[in-house]
Amino acid sequence: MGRAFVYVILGGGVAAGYAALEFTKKGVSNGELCIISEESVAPYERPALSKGFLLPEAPARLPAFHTCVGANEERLTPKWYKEHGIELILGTRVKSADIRRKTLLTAAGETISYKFLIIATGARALKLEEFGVSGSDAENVCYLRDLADATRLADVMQTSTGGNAVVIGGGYIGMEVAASLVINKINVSMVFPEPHCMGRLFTPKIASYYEEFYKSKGVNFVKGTVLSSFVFDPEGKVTGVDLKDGSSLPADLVVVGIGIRPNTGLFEGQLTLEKGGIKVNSLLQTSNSSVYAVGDVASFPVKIFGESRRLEHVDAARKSARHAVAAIMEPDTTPEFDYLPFFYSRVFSFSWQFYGDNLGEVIYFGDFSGTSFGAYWVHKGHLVGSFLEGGSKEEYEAIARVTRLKPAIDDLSELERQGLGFVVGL
Ligand code: FAD
Ligand code: NAD
Ligand code: ISD
Repeated sequence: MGRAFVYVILGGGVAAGYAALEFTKKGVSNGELCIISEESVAPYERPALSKGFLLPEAPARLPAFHTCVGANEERLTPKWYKEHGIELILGTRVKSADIRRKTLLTAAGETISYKFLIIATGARALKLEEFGVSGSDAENVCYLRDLADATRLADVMQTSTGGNAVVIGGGYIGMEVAASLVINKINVSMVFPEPHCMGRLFTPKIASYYEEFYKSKGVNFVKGTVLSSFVFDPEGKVTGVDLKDGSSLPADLVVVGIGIRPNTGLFEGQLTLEKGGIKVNSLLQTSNSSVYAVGDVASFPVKIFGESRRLEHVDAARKSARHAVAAIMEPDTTPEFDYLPFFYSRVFSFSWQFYGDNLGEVIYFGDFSGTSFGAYWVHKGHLVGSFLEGGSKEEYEAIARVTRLKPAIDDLSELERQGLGFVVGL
């Protein structure tokens, strides 16, 4: 048994939703496009899962955060897909792909063929077992990648009010979930191996600003060590964690955010891989001309850096998805994808944005004892990255605009003196 489509999007996450909207803008016909997703719901804005979804009062719930509300565009409900003749094949895992025959085989045994395939399979959360620690399947050990994870985490949080949570990992998930746990009146310890939080992006000075605030909210930072094992009660519930430094922490709830791996497995040996993802060119096309890859799973040329990167952020997923659709539907007029990396987070009442690359010397500006400050990264005489906490819409737009220009910086002390004024003035 089987079905045939002109366009197939494999994966039903952020990139899939934005690709679907773009297909309709470019004029896809009824029945030409399908989305196949292991998840049982239509594409949604994944970032909501560690923020609004975990609020104690009026938490965000579907259908409120289906794509593409995160970019202030239409909210694509299941009804929208139906009305636009797009087949949503949900709750369906693709278990193998045959690039030569242009077919996908689902776990239910259906063969789906395509003329063009967009791979938007995203990533999976790394498990503690991959680091030699067992216990991930205990009822109060939570990961956070999809709606099912978030629903379980919200349930466990509800029963843990006033109790103790241990957050394993000091990256994006660790920081955002720790803030949500505090807001839910749960005591938090954060455990991670680095000397400071958000090691991939923050400098020690930026990290210290946020860590001090978290500490003022009662968060206990346990740095430079990792989990060695869980302590279980007779029912198999985790009651504590033992750390490699010999200390122990009590736990009613454990949240694990120790990074991701892109879902490339179906295509290994069939498409060229790079930097842990699927290698694409500047039109998001893989080593097979009928197959495109977008979002977390794609390693694409970032023109401004002159090298390929795999970015794990929602803005890249949205924009790469739209661009791939344009390249498929309007091949003669679609330019190269010219993307400026953009990362952001919102925790408590903080809100920061980062554009570009965190490479080279760091020049700080603003008031680190107040509510607005930032930093520039200067590499080989050019401004290559900008970070801003507590900026206005216009200020964020200014750091994005100027970072894209990669202006020459002759005098670092003058850049420091001008601070935010440097970008606002350009
Ligand atoms: P995903 O959104 O992960 O979608 C992949 C889809 O493919 C899923 O539906 C999955 O089930 C499906 N799939 C995979 N394999 C198969 C298969 N074999 N068969 C069928 N379906 C399959 N980024 C930011 O920039 N800002 C944020 O604030 C932010 N917050 C986040 C909060 C959380 C909790 C998480 C987990 C991520 C967050 N991110 C954030 C990252 C951002 O969500 C991702 O970069 C983005 O979702 C990537 O989109 P994607 O479509 O590539 O992958
Ligand atoms: P991450 O890469 O941001 O952070 C991983 C953290 O786990 C790091 O602190 C790392 O040192 C730590 N770690 C690694 N191995 C460990 C171990 N064995 N024991 C303890 N700690 C360990 O990944 P994440 O926080 O898991 O986030 C997952 C994905 O979700 C990423 O792609 C991220 O970009 C995305 N995300 C993004 C946002 C955002 O952009 N605002 C928010 C949430 C999630
Ligand atoms: O995907 C990412 C991410 O989360 C970062 O912090 O890329 C960056 C780099 O690690 C820093 O430029």
